[in-house]
Amino acid sequence: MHSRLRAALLAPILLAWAASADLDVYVDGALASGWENWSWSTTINFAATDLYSGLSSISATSDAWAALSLKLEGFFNAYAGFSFDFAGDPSALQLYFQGTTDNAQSAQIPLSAFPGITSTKFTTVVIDFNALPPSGAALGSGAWDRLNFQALANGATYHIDNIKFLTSITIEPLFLSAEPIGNDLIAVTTQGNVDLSTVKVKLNNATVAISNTTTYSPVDTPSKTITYFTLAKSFTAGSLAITAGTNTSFTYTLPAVRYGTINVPNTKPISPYIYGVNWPTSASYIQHLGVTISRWGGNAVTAYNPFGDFTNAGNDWYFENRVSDGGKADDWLGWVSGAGSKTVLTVPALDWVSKDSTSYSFPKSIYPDQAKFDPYNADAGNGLLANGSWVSPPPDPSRVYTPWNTTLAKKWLSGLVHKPDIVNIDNEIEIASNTHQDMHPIPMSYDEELSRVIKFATAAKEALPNVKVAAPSSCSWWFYWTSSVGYSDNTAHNNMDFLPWFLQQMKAKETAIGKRLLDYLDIHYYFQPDTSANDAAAKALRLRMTRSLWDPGYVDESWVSDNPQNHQPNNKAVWLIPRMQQLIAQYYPGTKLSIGEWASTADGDVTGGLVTADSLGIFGRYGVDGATYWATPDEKGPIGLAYWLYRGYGTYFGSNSVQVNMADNIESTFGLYAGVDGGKVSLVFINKSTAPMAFYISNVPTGKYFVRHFGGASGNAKWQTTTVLKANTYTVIPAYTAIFMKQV
Ligand SMILES: *[C@@H]1O[C@H](CO)[C@@H](O)[C@H](O)[C@H]1NC(C)=O
Ligand SMILES: *[C@@H]1O[C@H](CO)[C@@H](O)[C@H](O)[C@H]1NC(C)=O
Ligand SMILES: *[C@@H]1O[C@H](CO)[C@@H](O)[C@H](O)[C@H]1NC(C)=O
Ligand SMILES: *[C@@H]1O[C@H](CO)[C@@H](O)[C@H](O)[C@H]1NC(C)=O
Ligand SMILES: *[C@@H]1O[C@H](CO)[C@@H](O)[C@H](O)[C@H]1NC(C)=O
Ligand SMILES: *[C@@H]1O[C@H](CO)[C@@H](O)[C@H](O)[C@H]1NC(C)=O
Ligand SMILES: CC(=O)N[C@H]1CO[C@H](CO)[C@@H](O)[C@@H]1O
Repeated sequence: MHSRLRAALLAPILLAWAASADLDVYVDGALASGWENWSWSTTINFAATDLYSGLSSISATSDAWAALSLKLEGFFNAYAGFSFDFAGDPSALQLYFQGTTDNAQSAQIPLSAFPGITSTKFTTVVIDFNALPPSGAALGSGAWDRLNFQALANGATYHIDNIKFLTSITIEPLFLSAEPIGNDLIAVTTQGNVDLSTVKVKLNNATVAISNTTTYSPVDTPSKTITYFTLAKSFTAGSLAITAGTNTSFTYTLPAVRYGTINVPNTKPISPYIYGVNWPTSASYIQHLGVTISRWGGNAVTAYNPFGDFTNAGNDWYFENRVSDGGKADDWLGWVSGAGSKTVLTVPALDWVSKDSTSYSFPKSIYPDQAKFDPYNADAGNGLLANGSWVSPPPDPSRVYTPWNTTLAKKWLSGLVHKPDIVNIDNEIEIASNTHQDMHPIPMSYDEELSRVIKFATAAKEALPNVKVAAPSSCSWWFYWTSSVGYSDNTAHNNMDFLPWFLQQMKAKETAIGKRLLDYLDIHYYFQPDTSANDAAAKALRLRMTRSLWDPGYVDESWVSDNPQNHQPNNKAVWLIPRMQQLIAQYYPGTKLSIGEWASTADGDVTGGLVTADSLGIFGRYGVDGATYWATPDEKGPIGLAYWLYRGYGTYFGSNSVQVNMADNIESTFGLYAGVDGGKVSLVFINKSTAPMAFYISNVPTGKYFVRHFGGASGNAKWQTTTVLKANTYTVIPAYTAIFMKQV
């Protein structure tokens, strides 16, 4: 009784107790008291002396996705931040925090977010729990007791030393950036307690008075602050100098104005369903980003067994069964539609689905000579020999799967409490002999794919009379035009490329049965140019390759133009949306066009966010009927910000697209989209270049506008303000920035 009473008295005191000293995790030789080694698939020396400060350091070598993982007996919630000395390749590793009792998990913090790290010497890294890189969001609530340095896909070898939690973080007062935006705003970002009265602005050497200042802290990243200074005079071409504090200055050359016009009466409706994602994380995610449609899709849903909620990721993860990532499909449809999003559900259309949550197709005990095994399960192999061939004989599908057919699909769909708006007939099954080699080793032919779409579309429409069907969800440009069998398959079908043949057959089917089975031609689109270097040239390429979505004059900067493999006109250009609309008009009029998967190629980079903002503008202007990003963009990262720009928190880009004409052909470095609804004009400007640009766009109504922006010198956050656009003025779009303006 005595001890229980003491515990009851102590607990609330402990919770309220602010940390009074830094908490060591590791200094020299061994973990500090209270810390346990919870690492996996990692070779660790806690007393390394090849590179150290003090007496020794930790050296660690992790397999792919393995981690140096340390757990405290207690919680580190009371601390302000975390610091450590690190030497290693920062691109090989990420850090995250966990709560083992409440399953809390922080965002992943890539070590590449910290400048200056090398493998030859230690660099001290400090993390502020109020502003985790890269987004600047707070650590948030959780019963935090574990930290993980996790290797990425190539594994990692590194040294780490002097690991500790900090009682306080000193934030040095600094002016971080100041840049021109709109007609007359200077956006200034700061950290710490700076004196804003020191900000002075000179335009062409003459001091300009400041008529108003507004300070704003963004939702999600409240530790970031922006102050908008309204100038007493509008911008004009020339030199702009902003000085702040004792010694900080920012200078810009404001360029000559460029001309354009919007033609408000000339509008076309924008499909509301272009603002979709695969796998939103929560109802609030849907509402914050204004997600209009959500897809249950990807490789792992091909084996989804709705009568047990198991799945198998196939070749994406060692052909292992697991519990379905999205939970029970019916529940998912319920919460997603409850949050205001339309739903797309994938219906498996191969012959098998997972039988449990634990089996796997290629056990080491049966196939000892495989090239790779799961770092989390040493018995589960990837099915490949070291020379890249599949092991033989192929596995018995019943080791992990149970039979699947249209009767079971109908039973499932008709029993759903929450009905999907659209069903996909499976996902990228033209490549099943790779992605699901364990259940479908034979290359998928034109005829087999068509017959599966017809069978399962028929079943879906019998079970759900109002559902729309989207198919064939081909993975990429190559498979729009041929099958896994190869060109002999084209030859066997009157030399027709796959998608036109597929449309023609689906139309013939409608003619035969008197009923449309295919409502959406669904494709997945992944930009083909290689931008993986992510250097200045790759970023510029990434930003201009959005032209492949619409521009017949844009020769694709990839293998697509080096080696045109299809029989389509103008086949060095992708010219995606008009090309597909033309094929539909020719082979199966009335079919809609959806893009069930697409991605920017750089989810963590501002250029990925600008590609996303540009693509959403293009989908609207060119009449795409539906699109869902692959997958789950981070709400606080650049891709999430692009959705927020158009749709965040109930303020929407216009539902009708307004014609825009620019005086110059500058699509590679600039996008302007205009929309209107309820008489209110909305604009999205995207400066894809690395310097500011300026516009006079005629017919843009003057008056008060709500403004949002991300990128540029201000960086990535949900920045917003209001401004007044004046007649005939010069509007500045900072470098690498997307701006949304809507009349209020
Ligand atoms: C820490 O855990 C890893 C992974 O289980 C193991 O390989 C290593 O030997 C452990 N190190 C120590 C010092 O206990
Ligand atoms: C501004 O001052 C600089 C240096 O004093 C001078 O070179 C420049 O011509 C001036 N610019 C204008 C627009 O007056
Ligand atoms: C201001 O800049 C000058 C020149 O770069 C430097 O010598 C001086 O120390 C700086 N002063 C402050 C207060 O940072
Ligand atoms: C790989 O090795 C297996 C077994 O020795 C053999 O059957 C197969 O042909 C080889 N594949 C290649 C591409 O050499
Ligand atoms: C599907 O499988 C079930 C169970 O084996 C069987 O009863 C049913 O007839 C099959 N349906 C079709 C269309 O083959
Ligand atoms: C200053 O700007 C804010 C935000 O645009 C606005 O609400 C406020 O009325 C302005 N104040 C003045 C004095 O113009
Ligand atoms: C498309 C476009 O006009 N981009 C411009 C962005 O701003 C810089 C600096 O003025 C120009 O060089 C780019 O051409």
